[in-house]
Amino acid sequence: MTGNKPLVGIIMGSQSDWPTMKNAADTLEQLDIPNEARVISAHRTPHRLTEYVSEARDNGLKVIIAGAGMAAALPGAAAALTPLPVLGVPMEGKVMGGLDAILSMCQMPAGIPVGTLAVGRSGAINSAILAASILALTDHDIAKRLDNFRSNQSDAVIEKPKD
Ligand code: RP5
Repeated sequence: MTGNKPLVGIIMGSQSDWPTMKNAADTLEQLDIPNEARVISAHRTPHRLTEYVSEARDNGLKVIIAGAGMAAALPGAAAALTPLPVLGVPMEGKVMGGLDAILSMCQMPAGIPVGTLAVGRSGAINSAILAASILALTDHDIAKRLDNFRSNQSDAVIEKPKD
């Protein structure tokens, strides 16, 4: 049974990440999964990061989605502070188009995993769907909503391309 308490925490390194990370929040809303969003930078607000992530499990969060660009340390630093699953979303950057962030995020040392998704909007949307898949393992209502979401998505794909 899904209540109102946030199950997914969406954190991002900067306000500038929000237009991308809003796709994760919107997708969680579509799946009716309670979530909260915070701007937390591994480099600019390290104490905020420590406080939020260390308390995340006790506060009822089940999954953390972390979006970051450039050095993109946020998901890895978060994963170091909590046993919760951390899903990383690399931002599309101006210098290397997000290649810098995705390489940084997926190159985690053995023992501290980050589930790294695609760069940008696709990764943000998929982080929410993957969070739903994780939650669906133990929440029958979310499992049903995820099944509906996927089946509606299939129905929305036209069979023949049109001009
Ligand atoms: C990272 O640096 C943030 O996640 C963001 O993607 C990038 C640039 O941040 P701003 O300079 O736009 O605040 O930490």
